[in-house]
Amino acid sequence: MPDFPTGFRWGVSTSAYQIEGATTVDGRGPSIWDTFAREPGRIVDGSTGDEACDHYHRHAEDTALLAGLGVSAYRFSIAWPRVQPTGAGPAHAAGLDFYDRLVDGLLAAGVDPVATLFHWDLPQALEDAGGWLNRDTAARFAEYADLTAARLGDRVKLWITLNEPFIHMSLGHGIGTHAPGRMLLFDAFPVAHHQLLGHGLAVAALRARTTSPVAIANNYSPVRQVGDTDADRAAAQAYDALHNRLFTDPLLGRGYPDAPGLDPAVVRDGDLDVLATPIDVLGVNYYNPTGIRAPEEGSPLPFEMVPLDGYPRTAFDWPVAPDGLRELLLQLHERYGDALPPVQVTESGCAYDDVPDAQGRVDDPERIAYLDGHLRAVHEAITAGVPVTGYFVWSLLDNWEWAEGFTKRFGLVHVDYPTQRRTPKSSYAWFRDLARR
Ligand code: IFM
Repeated sequence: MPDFPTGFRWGVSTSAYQIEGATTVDGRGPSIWDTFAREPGRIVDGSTGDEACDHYHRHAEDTALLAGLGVSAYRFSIAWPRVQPTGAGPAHAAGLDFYDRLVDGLLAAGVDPVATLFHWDLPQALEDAGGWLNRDTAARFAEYADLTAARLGDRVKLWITLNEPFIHMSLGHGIGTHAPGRMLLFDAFPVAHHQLLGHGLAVAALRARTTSPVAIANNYSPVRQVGDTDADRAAAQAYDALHNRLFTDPLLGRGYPDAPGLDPAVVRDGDLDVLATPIDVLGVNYYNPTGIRAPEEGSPLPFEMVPLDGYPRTAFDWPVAPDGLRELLLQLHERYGDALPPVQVTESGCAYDDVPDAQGRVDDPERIAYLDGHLRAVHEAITAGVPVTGYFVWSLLDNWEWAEGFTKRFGLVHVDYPTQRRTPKSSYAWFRDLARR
């Protein structure tokens, strides 16, 4: 592996609902994922995040794993329903106490805390009032950001407002495979706009409380056009606008692109200025490129997704395409030029069916190859002039993978869910050696 610039941030990521468990402990309120996971048929194995990795009670053990890994940063998310159990009102001290302990433990271990404020676990009470379809949720989000930063703003080293607002809009509100399970297709656009509005308002709230940098973590997927007709080109452009530009153009001062479903009536005077509130870092989550061609006649979508041939595949059946990460980083640089802030890859990783051997060891050479390829792609982008300043592996631990329940393992550390025993995989040792170097 070639050398990375001095100061490059090596990290790992997790999120609250996927690892914490303890969903009814210390006054935490219900979230939309508690509700959704209980609806029959929503989660492939019928599980919930009620216990997950029990990180809420085992955070000291998990912090020791981070220290052993030698990473300089740990990206976790804060559960909004712990801080405001009903999504409104004063901060719930017991909820914030948990993150206080976590942050202090990380700092004592020499690991920078990187906190995401919203990783999809909206308080159920806000959903009952319309959720992100309701403009008021943006204001509630800024209030929550303020309360959280009032307590942790002196110690968190990087704040991330939203995680993957595109996925929360499309899977949660477009096709309903994630919470809250709405199937609005392109009528889900208000969810995009209100999340971005909440982001802009939260950036201002955070700046009033902390001098630490502020970011958003967007999910990107470079489009591979399949077919060469004008209709294929139009389909590829439509998908690119929706997935790669809708949540970035307005943040970087370009306003909204011409994307399917965009409804200008939702955007009020002055909103675009709020959306363009400057950020310090752009978080980039990357997993794979997407094959797109023109849709069949009569399709409700202006594009059709097609599997990409010629790549190895993960247990999720996602193509392993490190070249897509290099392409994406170069494209962001080319597209936004000087308006692009420093980039950190805030998620990159893969699921495999990792099983302990007779000695209890977990060997995961595919994950090592995956990370090696993706880090080389990042290095090539840096060499080509893209300002990439960090890379976070998804994920520290095997965890509860949303609609896939416990069936997909993304961790550098294997978790045996019945016993909660943690076993570092061979990728943990590989990444440790790299991060230490
Ligand atoms: O587990 C998720 C994470 O919560 C958001 N980004 C993608 C990961 C893998 O699907």
